[in-house]
Amino acid sequence: MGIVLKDIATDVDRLLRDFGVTQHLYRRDSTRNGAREIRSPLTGAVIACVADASPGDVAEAIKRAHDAFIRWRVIPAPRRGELVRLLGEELRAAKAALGRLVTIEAGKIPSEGQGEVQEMIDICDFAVGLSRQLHGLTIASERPDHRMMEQWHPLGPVGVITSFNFPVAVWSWNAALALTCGNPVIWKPSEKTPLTALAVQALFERAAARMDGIPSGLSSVLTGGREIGELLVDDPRLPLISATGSTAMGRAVGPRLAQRFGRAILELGGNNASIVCPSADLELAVRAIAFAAIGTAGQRCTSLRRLFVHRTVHDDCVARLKRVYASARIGNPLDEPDVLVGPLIDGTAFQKMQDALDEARTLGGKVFGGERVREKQYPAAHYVRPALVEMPAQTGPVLRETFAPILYVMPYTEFDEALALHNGVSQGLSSSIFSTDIREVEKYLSVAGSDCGIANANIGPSGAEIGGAFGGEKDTGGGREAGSDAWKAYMRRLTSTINFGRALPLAQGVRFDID
Ligand code: UN1
Repeated sequence: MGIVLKDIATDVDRLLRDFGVTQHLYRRDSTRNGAREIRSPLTGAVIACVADASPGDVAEAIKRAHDAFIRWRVIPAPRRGELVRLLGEELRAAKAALGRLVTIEAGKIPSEGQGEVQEMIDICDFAVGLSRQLHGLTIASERPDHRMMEQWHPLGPVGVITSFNFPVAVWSWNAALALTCGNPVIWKPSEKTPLTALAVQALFERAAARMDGIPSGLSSVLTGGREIGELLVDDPRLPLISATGSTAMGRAVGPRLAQRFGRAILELGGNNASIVCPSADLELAVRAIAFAAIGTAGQRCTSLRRLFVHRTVHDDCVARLKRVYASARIGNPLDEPDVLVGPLIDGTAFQKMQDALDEARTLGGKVFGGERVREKQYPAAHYVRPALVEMPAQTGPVLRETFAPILYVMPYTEFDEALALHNGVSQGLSSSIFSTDIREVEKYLSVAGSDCGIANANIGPSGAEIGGAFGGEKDTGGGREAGSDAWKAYMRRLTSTINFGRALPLAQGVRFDID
């Protein structure tokens, strides 16, 4: 086992060197000068040490970003898009290596690690097209010989705070749009996953070196904990902060930003539900539910956590799911290629999962699975069998987001009753319905249906494509990232009225004759 642990650290070292991450940014095994130990959740072993940025580093990065903004904002948007195109090329070339680093640092199975890099490539492609489509409106003026129009101008440097569970894709949603829109980006990755961030920054620098006229300071990474995030949140030179994390984090960030009239894109907790209706294609539903509930070991913000199943199909559906839960392969995906469920991120996540299951039991929940596995092989890692919990009611832990593979299943009789429970939590990120009844599906997607930012039919709530706007309502924070017109949050809107006549008619028929 000692050999395996050593091998991962060596592998990480090799990967980082290949990316061009310079040695002063990380150490293999030194915690001198307060460097943080970075562990792979696959084994629990230390894979590198990374020093936190200092307040001076933060001030320097913000100043450089501000200077870069002055130069970058006047470069034509399609030219800015060219840089993002080159970044997409670097990501394509590095897909296997970066995907592997995501697997090592965040514990994702290889297909999901690579999928995360693909998501980065996709948003780069989207942003390249967008760079020729940053369009405003012309608006009919009430005054003769007048024209009204809207332009979208670059906003300023954007602070991006990301979470461990999508250590690179969420940065790319923000960075690809922000850079195209004319804004530098300062990134505070999760303190659990700084290595992938350093690798992505190195890829960005490679792309930037391939173009003339790229200002330095356009993209930077500040490693560290909450204090670094707070310095970004409080700095008025960053007009927009995009933060992904828990609702508790959002409650701290939101008011601080509001205090200085900073803009926020908040992607906070989800507590995503699906409804399985009598007409559902159960075979398809079970596959979709399995991916959404146990994929990424339940550590997506879009993971499925609550399932409402109609009484007529409840037992069949639960029996099928239990078969999947009992047989899903759990383990280190680097050792075994057919693993579907990797580890939890750390021991704290494991403890929170056990606490939620204990509480569910006291409320009458019947827990299937949830136990620790592979602890002999990997005593310092936290592998668990995903848990399926038959709950008598939506109470206690069902109302919370526990970042672990727990699926609470509840039977229902009336569709409207299920819908009310579905919407009866504080979070509102993603959701889905399994039904072949058009009335149910359309109602679910209607104004009186799911109250989330994302509502799907006959697929699970996770695994969104980048073409749509991503984000949620209520305690999820209301932010939108990625596709559709999410780019508008990264720009400032300028409304202009132009008089091309010789008279000066005033709006609203106001008269103001000075002689
Ligand atoms: C997240 O979990 O923070 O929709 C993002 C999905 C992914 C993104 C998840 N495309 O599941």
